[in-house]
Amino acid sequence: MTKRAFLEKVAAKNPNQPEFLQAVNEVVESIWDVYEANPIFQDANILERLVEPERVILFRVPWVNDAGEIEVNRGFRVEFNSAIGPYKGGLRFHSSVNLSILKFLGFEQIFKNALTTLPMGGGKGGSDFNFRGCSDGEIMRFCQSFMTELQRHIGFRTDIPAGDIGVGAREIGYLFGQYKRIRNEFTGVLTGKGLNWGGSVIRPEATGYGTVYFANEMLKHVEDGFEGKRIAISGFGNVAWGAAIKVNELGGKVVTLSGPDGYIYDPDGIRDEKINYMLMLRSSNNDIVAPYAKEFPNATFYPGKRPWEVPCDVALPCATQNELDKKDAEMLIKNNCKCVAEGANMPSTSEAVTVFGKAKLLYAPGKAANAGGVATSGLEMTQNYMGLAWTREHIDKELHQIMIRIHEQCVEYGRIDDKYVDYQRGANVAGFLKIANAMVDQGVV
Ligand code: NDP
Ligand code: 2IT
Repeated sequence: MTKRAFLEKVAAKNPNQPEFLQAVNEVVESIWDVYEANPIFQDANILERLVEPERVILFRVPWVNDAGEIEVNRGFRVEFNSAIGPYKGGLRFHSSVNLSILKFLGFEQIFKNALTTLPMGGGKGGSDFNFRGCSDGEIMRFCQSFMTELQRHIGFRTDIPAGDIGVGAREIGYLFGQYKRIRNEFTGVLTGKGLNWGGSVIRPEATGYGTVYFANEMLKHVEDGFEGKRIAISGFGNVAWGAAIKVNELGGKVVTLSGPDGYIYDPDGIRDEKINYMLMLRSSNNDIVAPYAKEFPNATFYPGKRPWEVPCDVALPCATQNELDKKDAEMLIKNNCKCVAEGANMPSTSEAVTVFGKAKLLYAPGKAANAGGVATSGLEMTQNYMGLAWTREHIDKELHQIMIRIHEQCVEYGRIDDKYVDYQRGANVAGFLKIANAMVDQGVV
């Protein structure tokens, strides 16, 4: 089959799933020559099997709100691929959640988890539940109802969910409590747990830390570093927060953050108590960053705009998918941005990625640059299996080493010449080879 025929077949089989098709196209474009050069993969029909989830679970989540009314949400778990380990990946609670978004996230997770070098398959789940305006009791009842169904499909050797947008420590706590109550077992079935009940230090910071460790490797590869650089970050959630802390530690200056209402430009740098303020904004459940400019008057709030118009040396998109388009990419290049490392999953549109490629800007896709979150989840699983709790120093060192190893894999498979690495190709090919070989070994399943 030709590449075009393959992509047309996937598109015909998955109508109304634009995000999933976007993720598949990006991978297939990168790996097709490797696929064609390996008759073993073709004989085993690896690609057609890879784009089909092993299992998709879709369920009703009924719950009672504070007014005594019954609300109904939709719950999902996409168990995408278990060739190299049990399904592993986050849960997203956001009003935009649908099958296309969860399939794209699950598909990306397969490659990301393979790159971590840890034995984890790929999965993703969530619900179209929106916690804005909900009381704590409502969030708890929703989580309990969600887990009442999900628990029969997951397990610490089968499928290990974690957080993502809208699912943080609070939600993981309620989900874990309900799992334990129904199954009568205390296991590491979820990651991102509280520190005094099986959680791992550094897990909250891990995605952002890892993204900055990865970007630092990209810069080091061209004999540069974070010292004195201006960094534009989007989002103000968990990932953006961890990235902001680590950028400051490495001597960079964070000049932006953003939310659905617009972005903040702070010429003095977002550091110290301003980073804690970010956390307060996030936990207020108000979904806005505008108050930052009132609290710190040297900063300016730009309503309805994205941070990519601010001159910067490094851009770290850490909010959500497709938040950086072709125009934004052109603006970054015009302003001499050197490096884009994705803290979020698929934040750059396909057109933006093409613009980066043509300009030979250093660009790393989320599956490589944000793998530190799930890698640290993998370390949490290992601690749970062993019944141990490692120290902060130990885990930070492991995380750092893992990000260096992911960078090395990208360079191995994506090196174009002495100066330029195509990280998109490197990440996709390295991840694909590992998964495809495991699938061949395990026969037609
Ligand atoms: P959070 O819920 O903590 O934060 C997400 C941030 O993005 C929030 O500020 C959110 O605001 C904002 N956001 C959502 N939609 C938009 C939008 N359309 N425009 C602008 N901002 C928006 O989630 P995380 O920080 O955990 O996740 C951020 C990204 O990182 C996601 O792509 C996620 O998949 C990815 N990721 C997360 C990992 C983790 O361990 N948490 C690991 C690897 C990747 P709001 O929700 O109010 O709309
Ligand atoms: O996108 C991701 O990698 C995550 N949301 C983290 C998944 C995990 O299992 O820790």
